Amino acid sequence: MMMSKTEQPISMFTKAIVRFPAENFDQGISHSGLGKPDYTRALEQHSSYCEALKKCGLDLIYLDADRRFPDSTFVEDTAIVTSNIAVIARPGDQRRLGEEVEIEDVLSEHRDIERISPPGFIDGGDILQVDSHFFIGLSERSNMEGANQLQAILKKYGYSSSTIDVGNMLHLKSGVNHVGKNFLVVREELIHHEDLHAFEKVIVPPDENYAANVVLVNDYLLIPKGFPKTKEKLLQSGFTILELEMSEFQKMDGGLSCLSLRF
Ligand code: CIR
Repeated sequence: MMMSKTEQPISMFTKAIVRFPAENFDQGISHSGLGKPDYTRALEQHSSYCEALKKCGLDLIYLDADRRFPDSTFVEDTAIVTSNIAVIARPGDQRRLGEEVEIEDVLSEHRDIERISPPGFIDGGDILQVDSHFFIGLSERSNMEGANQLQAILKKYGYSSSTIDVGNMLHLKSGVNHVGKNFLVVREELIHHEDLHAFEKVIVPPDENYAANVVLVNDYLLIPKGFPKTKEKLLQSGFTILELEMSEFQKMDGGLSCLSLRF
């Protein structure tokens, strides 16, 4: 599954929205059991993440930290952005409802807007785009009503979609991510999933589960630091890797994809 440097990835991104972590970032939702994040280190890691996106060729739209929402640095959950539309999500945890408001203001300058409305809810982390198809994870954060609404919207704009049960994971993209062409990076528990049957897979070993959340941004694959087995597999598969320290975000259950909205 070599991806030579000369091959174009599926979609070229030009921009990303990022939001600085707020000082009360450690009061966000977490089930990791990894302890409290250090704010200074989180800012450093966020800064390295932004530099990496710039290296991938993106212009960044920076949003100020928002103390009202300790989890608001995880901007990916607030919207689904495609090449022709932005769907404003409705976060599945009450504590995050409202984060999407400012994101809508920003995205409306770049895309036509559609919205998920009550009683539907969707977290962007549950939405995995593979070319013109969207897998919609059903999780504690994304319900069937939200999925139905999203499917209807996507259909209007020419996209296909299907739902997939997320099981015990926080979000679909905690366990599976598309890295171009026909390739997925997946956690072991998903490798035999019938909906993912048609794909070639880079399998993440169970002791490195967190490393399933990788992000392909143009010519580079962003991966979290500290997961040597997954890194080796990805290097052998021919990816050009940018490795990023994510420890403070991992403590708050956030991965690489959550920290930006790329389009
Ligand atoms: C939350 O539980 O909502 C945040 N602490 C972490 C969100 C991570 N987002 C993502 O994986 N897309």
